Amino acid sequence: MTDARRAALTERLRAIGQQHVLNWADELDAAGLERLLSQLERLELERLPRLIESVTSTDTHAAPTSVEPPALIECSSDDDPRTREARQAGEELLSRGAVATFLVAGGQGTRLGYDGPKGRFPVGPLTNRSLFAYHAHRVLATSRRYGTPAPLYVMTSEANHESTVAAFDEAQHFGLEPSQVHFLIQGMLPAVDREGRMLLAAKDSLALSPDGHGGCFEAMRRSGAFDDMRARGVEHVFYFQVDNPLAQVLDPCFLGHHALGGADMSTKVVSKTEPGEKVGVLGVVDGRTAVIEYSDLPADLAEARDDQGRLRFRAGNIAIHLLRLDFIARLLEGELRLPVHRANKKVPYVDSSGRRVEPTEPNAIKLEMFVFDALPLAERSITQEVRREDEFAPVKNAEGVDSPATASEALSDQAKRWMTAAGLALPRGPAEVGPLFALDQDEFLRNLTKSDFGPVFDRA
Ligand code: UD2
Repeated sequence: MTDARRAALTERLRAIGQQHVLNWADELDAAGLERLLSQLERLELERLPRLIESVTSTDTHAAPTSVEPPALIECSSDDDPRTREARQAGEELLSRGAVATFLVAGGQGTRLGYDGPKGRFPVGPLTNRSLFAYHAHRVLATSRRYGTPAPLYVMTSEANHESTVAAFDEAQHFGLEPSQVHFLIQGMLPAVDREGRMLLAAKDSLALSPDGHGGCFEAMRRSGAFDDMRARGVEHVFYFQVDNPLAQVLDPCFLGHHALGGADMSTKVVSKTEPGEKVGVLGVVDGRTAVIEYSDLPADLAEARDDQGRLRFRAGNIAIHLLRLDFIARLLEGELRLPVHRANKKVPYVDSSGRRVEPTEPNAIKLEMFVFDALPLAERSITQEVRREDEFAPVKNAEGVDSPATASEALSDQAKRWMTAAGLALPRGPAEVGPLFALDQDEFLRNLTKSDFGPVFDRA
């Protein structure tokens, strides 16, 4: 059996010029050989030459010829007829069960220095509610509000899959029906040397790393999640990142603008705080909406102001998207393709004499795909500007900016704004509103009873 598998892989590897990764196979014990063969079987080997070629050929990164700021839609109060119409359209989709949530949580959380899936990290100002709990409770609260369970798909990676599933199990899926929650593992891609040859981390294993959040589409196909969405009648997918406890999951207004605008893929943005803030910005590049990495935005454009003194390119990407399922289908059918990005990294490897080398300089290219590269492939796209204090407080670093402390503070500040609107006295310390108590200020005011006075407002 193993011989047949090995022979089949040798053939496939030879066809793509990568048979060297089996050079040490004869030396391996049964477990080592099994590890290597199954790693290789999980890769889509036939797809690799195209990916590798695109990152090892000379830098094809062409500067855009024309860049304009995107038109920004705002969601104001329901006094505005456009907002009201959008909200109603979004609510209608939610009531019909036509929207799925898709949480990307495959990252390693290296910058946070936390040993476990980032979603487990406690950020609730007083309850220590975790990032996963915030997201799951928003899905649950929205499902209750519209009387239809919205499915939650959680993308993990090989490194954190089991601990992520365990976190949901231990918390009884945070109140969601187990059948509402699906886990899918993102794919891995091999690191290659400058000649495009796959590197071995050891004689029995490839140097692999997760394929980036852009790997979500392939993961949807491979895991059956895409077919499951189709079978459930899902028309749009709400995509968001695990690190932002303020993400307004399934926001009906955003949904409505996206659907009424006939968009394939839409994005929420916040105003950049200053020209040098390190977030990608949305721009219309050669007629198509795209995310421009901060390192690619020329300084004169980063600093340019409009006639009201605001940054012209201020639309900072907060990585909240809506995608039409038919658009995802076109990506999966290969009609549309995501590009691959290269990152030059130091990757320990086994050299041709079988010695393990710890490089001191970048020696390898890691391949990665980004979800926002799907944006320019969309025929139509909506960009909605939201208030940072209401919707964006990411946990990226252990301390300082974008840390658990700043996220907790933002959650507490939001709770206090709602308390102020209700005429409640503010506590000296933090306050907290659980998503099951209220998803927004209007709901907070509606749900408040005489016995609720803080500082924690929560429901089961
Ligand atoms: C991302 C965006 C940035 C901005 C910011 C908002 C990129 C390259 N940049 O920055 O423009 O929008 O977010 O917060 O994305 N993930 C996976 N699998 C992977 C890699 C990442 O699931 O292989 C998930 C990860 O768990 C997290 C999210 O994607 O939820 C973002 O990953 P990141 O922390 O690497 O992104 P960051 O902070 O560089």
